[in-house]
Amino acid sequence: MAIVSRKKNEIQCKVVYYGPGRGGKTTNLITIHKAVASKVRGQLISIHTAGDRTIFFDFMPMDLGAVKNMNIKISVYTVPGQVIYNDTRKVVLRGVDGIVFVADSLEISKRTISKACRIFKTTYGIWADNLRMCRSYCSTTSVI
Ligand SMILES: Nc1nc2c(ncn2[C@@H]2O[C@H](COP(=O)(O)OP(=O)(O)OP(=O)(O)O)[C@@H](O)[C@H]2O)c(=O)[nH]1
Ligand SMILES: [Mg+2]
Repeated sequence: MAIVSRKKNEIQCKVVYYGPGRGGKTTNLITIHKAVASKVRGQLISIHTAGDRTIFFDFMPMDLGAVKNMNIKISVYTVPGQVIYNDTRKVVLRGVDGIVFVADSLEISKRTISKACRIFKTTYGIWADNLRMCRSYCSTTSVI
């Protein structure tokens, strides 16, 4: 749920990149960080294992400036995709406003994605129907 502060004239939202391991979540965030203007992006914090797998989360704050006198701030996170980090995913997903579901289009079928969404809904108790969600398909044979 977005946090609205009338005192600070600020709206704070949380967006989480979610999906199976090695689907491209961290890569998406790194690409966005490179692409957006330096006055918009904050520092990208990434905690990796030796094999470049996310072990806790990646985080990037963004300041989109003012819309009708309200400053829009977005905190973007990725979850670790590996199955063993279920509890970490729960923590990162707390208070989320929007989800970007990232999956490798070569590894995962449409049916598997629907299943992943269902598991996501039941495991984390998030009403995905009421949540803004977009899907991003990456192909490991395409050039980044
Ligand atoms: N060719 C290609 N490689 C990609 C693409 N997206 C990600 N990769 C590669 O796929 C591997 C995994 O990408 P990550 O971004 O670390 O995946 P992740 O979803 O963050 O993985 P976890 O942190 O384990 O959940 C890396 O070696 C990336 O360079 C893509 O669109 N095309
Ligand atoms: Mg990652």
